[in-house]
Amino acid sequence: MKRTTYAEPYKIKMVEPLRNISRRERERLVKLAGYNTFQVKAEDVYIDLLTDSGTGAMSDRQWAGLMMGDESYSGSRNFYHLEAAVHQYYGYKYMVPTHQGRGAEHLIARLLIKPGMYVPGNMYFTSTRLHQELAGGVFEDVIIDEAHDPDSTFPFKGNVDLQKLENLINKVGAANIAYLSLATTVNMAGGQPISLENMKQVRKLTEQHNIRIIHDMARVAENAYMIQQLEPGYADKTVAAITKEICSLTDGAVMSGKKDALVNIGGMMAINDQGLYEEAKNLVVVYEGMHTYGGMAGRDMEAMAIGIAESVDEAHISSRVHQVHYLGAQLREAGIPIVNPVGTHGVYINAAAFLPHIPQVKFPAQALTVALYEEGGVRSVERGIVSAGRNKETGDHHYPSLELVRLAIPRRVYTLSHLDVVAETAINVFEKRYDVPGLEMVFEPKYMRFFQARFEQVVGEPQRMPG
Ligand code: PM9
Repeated sequence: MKRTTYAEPYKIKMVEPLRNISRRERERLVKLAGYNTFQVKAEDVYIDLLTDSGTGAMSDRQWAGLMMGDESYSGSRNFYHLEAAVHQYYGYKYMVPTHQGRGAEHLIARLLIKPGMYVPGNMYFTSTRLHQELAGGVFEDVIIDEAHDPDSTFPFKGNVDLQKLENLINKVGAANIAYLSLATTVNMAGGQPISLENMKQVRKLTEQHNIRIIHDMARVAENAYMIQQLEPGYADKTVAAITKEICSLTDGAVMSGKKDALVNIGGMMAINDQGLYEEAKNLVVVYEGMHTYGGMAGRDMEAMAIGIAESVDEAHISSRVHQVHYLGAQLREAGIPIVNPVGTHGVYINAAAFLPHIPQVKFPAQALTVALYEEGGVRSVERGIVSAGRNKETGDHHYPSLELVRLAIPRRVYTLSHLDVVAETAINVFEKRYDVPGLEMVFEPKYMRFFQARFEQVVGEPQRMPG
């Protein structure tokens, strides 16, 4: 008999109480926070969907692993356990731990990018592009056009457009391409997967030109799950096997352990080339710590080693993605414009369509994050013009085609009831959407402005749509 009901594949052993303050109080606090959800205190949030990064619940095994932390300065046994997990589940030859994903991005950018070199990628990611630019590189978007269209239902919107990549190679020459930065899944496109068929074609093309592929593997298991579900020929393969196959098509990786790998802090850089490993091993001691801890405590390396194994567990991964799709279905049914198909780590609301009265320069996605917080204490994040930052050359805003609000679902933290509350909150805001005012940016930090920028509400302008 086919099961029609669903339950999370875990039971809850420890609880953390939630606080739901009044709407008036939230209006006051978000104003104090400069209308930036990153600046709101976590204790003033009811349901926190700001990010799925470092916010997951560890398993009892991971907590037990913490107690096995070996905090020796050098050669901790937990490092060897983490190294073994990377070999076993991802197949990369060498790895150095880092404090989180951007530590690894810093290392790889310093190792491989010389000023003026190009770094093609399947859409930009905030910290990834910043490290490429700080090393003197120029990011070039080579993702398929469908990824920029929130309404395209193409199942693998993370795919690389081979023609775009080939055009770049012909234009600048392979020797001027530092590497291809290839993400599984693509965060800024809505958590969209790349297909193995596309990866194989990309591999063929880059091999012809001797260009390395560096894999941004923060959510590789989620991508592998979507391949299992959707790509012909993979239904009978395990998520673990697909994950390893993905990695085998690349030369190295940067990984934030705070996503798939179910830890609150940690990351790593992996590479197959021994010479580059020696260089990375040397560089990591300058910026992160000894190459056998790279900024992580022994106990955290242990939790990450265990988390990597848990990340490819079929029951875990299907439940994780199910929660995201459960929320997506509710919003879609209510007529809320969301990015389709729903991705794997969050539901992305198309803020440009949700708030058509607010032009992009008045930050509609940022304004929507404020409205969701005020309405129901739900914290989300802007993934639009604020996150995109400024063009390094012209100083003008980047104007991304996607102006989104992400409702990111932390792993193993909330139940479907919490997601019902989130859906109700979004529906309530949708019903009075023309009352939501735009914003002006009144403070803008230099790097990754979305974290610390401050805004004021635009007053005195008509907000309601005519008619
Ligand atoms: N992602 C997220 O909320 C954390 C805050 S935004 C910088 O989605 C990818 C695909 C990520 C990512 C972080 C990093 C950096 C690299 N690649 O946050 O430094 O989604 O561990 O990882 C965030 P760290």
